[in-house]
Amino acid sequence: MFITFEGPEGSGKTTQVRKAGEYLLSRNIPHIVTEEPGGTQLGHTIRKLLLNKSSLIIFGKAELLLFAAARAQHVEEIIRPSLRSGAVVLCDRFADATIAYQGYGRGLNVDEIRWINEYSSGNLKPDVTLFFDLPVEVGLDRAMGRIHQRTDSPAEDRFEGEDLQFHRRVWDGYYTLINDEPERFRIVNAARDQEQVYRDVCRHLDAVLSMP
Ligand code: T5A
Repeated sequence: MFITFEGPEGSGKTTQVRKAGEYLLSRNIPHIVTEEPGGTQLGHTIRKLLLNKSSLIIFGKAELLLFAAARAQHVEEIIRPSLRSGAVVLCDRFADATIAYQGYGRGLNVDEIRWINEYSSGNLKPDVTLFFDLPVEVGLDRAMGRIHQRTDSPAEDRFEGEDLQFHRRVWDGYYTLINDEPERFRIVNAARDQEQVYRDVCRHLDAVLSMP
């Protein structure tokens, strides 16, 4: 079972994907928790290039291909072997993020991105995607709070620095995906407190894992 966590900035995915991992552990269900961009040594190197604001100029197409390169490595090195071993894979963002951010956010061609996603993931699609929904302004405030709290590593704030219109286009992009594939998505109201959101996540996991 391949389950992805998606949503706008600061919607609580990272918090909840970790708690979801603890929940599966408590139920003795083999699983891994991973993230994009990241998950592998190459992925972490690309993550630094893409997320840390720096003087490096990255044009949209180069950004797209860097996310795709990180995904190709991640799928081959971590995700497929884990799925083959029977583990549940919980992944913080995956190919939907590329359509939402690089397609709707940056304005790159969505059909071309779909093709690149298929190529880089070897046609791997999530079985279920939890979408953490909350107003983009609230999420950005939370994300900026998290960035200011962390002083131990360089801030991952390149996307948070984009204007509000960019983030609204990303949110609209996610909703286009949800309308295209309503059977894959589960919408989680992420505007509530962490415990309420967590209970919802567990409820969805229970339902998903009891699917034939
Ligand atoms: N990206 C990614 C692309 O452009 N294309 C792609 O193909 C891919 C894969 C990833 C960035 O890359 C972009 C999208 C992203 O901009 P990231 O750091 O992983 O970078 O960014 P996010 O996934 O957006 O991570 P964030 O940390 O910003 O947001 P999360 O993970 O949604 O939220 P989280 O859990 O870190 O929480 C943020 C803050 O809110 C608090 C937390 O304690 C934390 O301080 N919080 C809550 N506060 C109140 N109520 C709740 N319910 C809360 N839940 C968490």
